[in-house]
Amino acid sequence: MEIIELVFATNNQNKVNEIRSILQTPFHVITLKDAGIDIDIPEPHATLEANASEKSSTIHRITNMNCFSEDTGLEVFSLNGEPGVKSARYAGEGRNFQDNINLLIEKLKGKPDRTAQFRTVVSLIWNNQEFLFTGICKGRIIEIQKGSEGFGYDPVFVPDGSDKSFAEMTMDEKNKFSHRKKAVVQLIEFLKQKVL
Ligand code: ITT
Repeated sequence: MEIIELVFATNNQNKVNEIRSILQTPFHVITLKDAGIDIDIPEPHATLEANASEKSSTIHRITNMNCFSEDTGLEVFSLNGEPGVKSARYAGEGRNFQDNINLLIEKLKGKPDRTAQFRTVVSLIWNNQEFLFTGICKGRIIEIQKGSEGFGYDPVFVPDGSDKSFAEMTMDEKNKFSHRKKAVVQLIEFLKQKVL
């Protein structure tokens, strides 16, 4: 069977772990580390789509290989879609996941509507052409964080259809609901039609 190599344009190891649990043989995910690339990929734009494109095109220019990136945001409805595209730096540059969670919980105090969604946009560059795929997971933000698996906002996000937070789930359980999994399944279907 032909192996399909794809460079994954990310510096987030948690994303690499999740993506590798989804993109299995015949796909082979090459990380930036594997490829010997050590750069801070720019994310200057106002939308997940534009940032995802920026990341994949930056890495495509360097490697000239088929590659993909993803940009993910947590969109909270009563906060007008915040933290959204700013999810990684919500509490400011150099802040960590816990600071971001604390700020989110603070901003939601007293708000009855705690519905939210994770949205992932994958940008694939295949044979020099770009294709976008989107995955959404709807759920809600809980008042007190729970669990220690996963990363980012996982301890405060409970997906619809579960009463566990993402941080209380194994990776396989999270994949049953996850935004990232839904976007990557579309990428897989697309590539299967192209090459398998
Ligand atoms: P790259 O740009 O290098 O891929 P990043 O961490 O900067 O990595 P994003 O720009 O997509 O990634 O930032 C999204 C942030 O949203 C991320 O740092 C987490 O805090 C959060 N996030 C993304 N996916 C998540 C998930 O599945 N569960 C919980 N939080 C998540």
